[in-house]
Amino acid sequence: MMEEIWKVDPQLAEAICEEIDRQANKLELIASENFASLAVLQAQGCVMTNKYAEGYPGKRYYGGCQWVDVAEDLARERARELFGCDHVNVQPHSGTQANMAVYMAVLEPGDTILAMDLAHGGHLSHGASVNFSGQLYKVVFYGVDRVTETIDFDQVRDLARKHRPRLIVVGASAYPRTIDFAAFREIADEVGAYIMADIAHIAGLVAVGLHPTPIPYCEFVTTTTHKTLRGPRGGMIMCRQEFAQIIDKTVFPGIQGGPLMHVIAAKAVAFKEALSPQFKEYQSQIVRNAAAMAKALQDRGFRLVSGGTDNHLMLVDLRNKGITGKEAEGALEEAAITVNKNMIPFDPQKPFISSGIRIGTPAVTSRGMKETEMVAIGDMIARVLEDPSSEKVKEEVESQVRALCGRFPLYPQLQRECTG
Ligand code: DSN
Repeated sequence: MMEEIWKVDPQLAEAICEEIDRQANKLELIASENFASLAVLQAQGCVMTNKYAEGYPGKRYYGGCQWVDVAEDLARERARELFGCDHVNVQPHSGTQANMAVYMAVLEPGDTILAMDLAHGGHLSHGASVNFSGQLYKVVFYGVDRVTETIDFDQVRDLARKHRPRLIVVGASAYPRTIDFAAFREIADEVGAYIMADIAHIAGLVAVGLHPTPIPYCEFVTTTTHKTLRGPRGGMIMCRQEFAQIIDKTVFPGIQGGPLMHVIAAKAVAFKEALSPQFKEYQSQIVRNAAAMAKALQDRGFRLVSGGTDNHLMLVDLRNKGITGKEAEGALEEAAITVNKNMIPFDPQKPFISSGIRIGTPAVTSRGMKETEMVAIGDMIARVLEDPSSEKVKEEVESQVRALCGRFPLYPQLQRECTG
């Protein structure tokens, strides 16, 4: 796979090989990242990238689409089976594009959206002022309760009654607890709102029944395909049959041109993998690993937002350790552990500093790590964060990380292509 790149563009080849090495030899704990299988990577690197296929299978604006039609049909059928939805559109280039398509399909500029505050775990595309969603629509935010740090449904109901949103957005990028879609449906029905559930983070858990499905409760469900779902980088929309046409029309020609057929091919592969019994076991291990890591950190005196986790991630409030999220991210990076700084609810710090870090277990679980390794990683994190300026500690932890990564090899075939 790398041979030609080395010949044509050695500078880029070197960067790719360094990235393979980084992924293989550091601990990847960013909750939204994962390691796609070689089959997914191969499909994503295939000749379908060459094909224009504006339109949908059987109704394209270009000739020669018979084989990319097979890929898109496989992706659509498998996604429908995986999530039990009426209709699916696999063309969105990203999660934000998927969300944009839903907004454009059912809202007029100036309409009201009720969504979770980014600072409480929401997402940029759920109405943040710096994003198109916050600029085109009137956005009202709900958040979590100050004491329980779980979604404050009294606030959601009050805001819905007061502002009568046309759309309620449910979903988060930093929320460690189970989301009660049925409770949102009750509120939406009371005020006549649609619901869009953005399950980007928890899609893998939803697919195997480890998190309740939003499908029966929401008109629209969007997701990315590369987080817990472990597919290629991209987006997808599921909706009820009555919205199938408007969603398809809004994605193309509304907001996108030619679909990325190589990525759609890789989505088909990922959905096939997700339909296998091993995927269910993999998702269960992600959740068990998160629980083990959470306990290990709590045993070392770290406070977790909401007191723990039900899913694949946790948010660590670092205030009692006297270190900011930014400092923690930097210190852990020096010890070969990759996390991201993250706002905690009611954070006194600015977003670029923040008081917390977000930790997720999908990627390390893809390498085969289990609870024992999570406890060890929890201890490594604690050692670094309790003494962030100690070079000795960071060096020791880095060599522990290397040894651990060596026991759970990642993409050995790709590494071989780099070392010749
Ligand atoms: N940026 C992603 C995350 O880290 O959660 C969401 O799009």
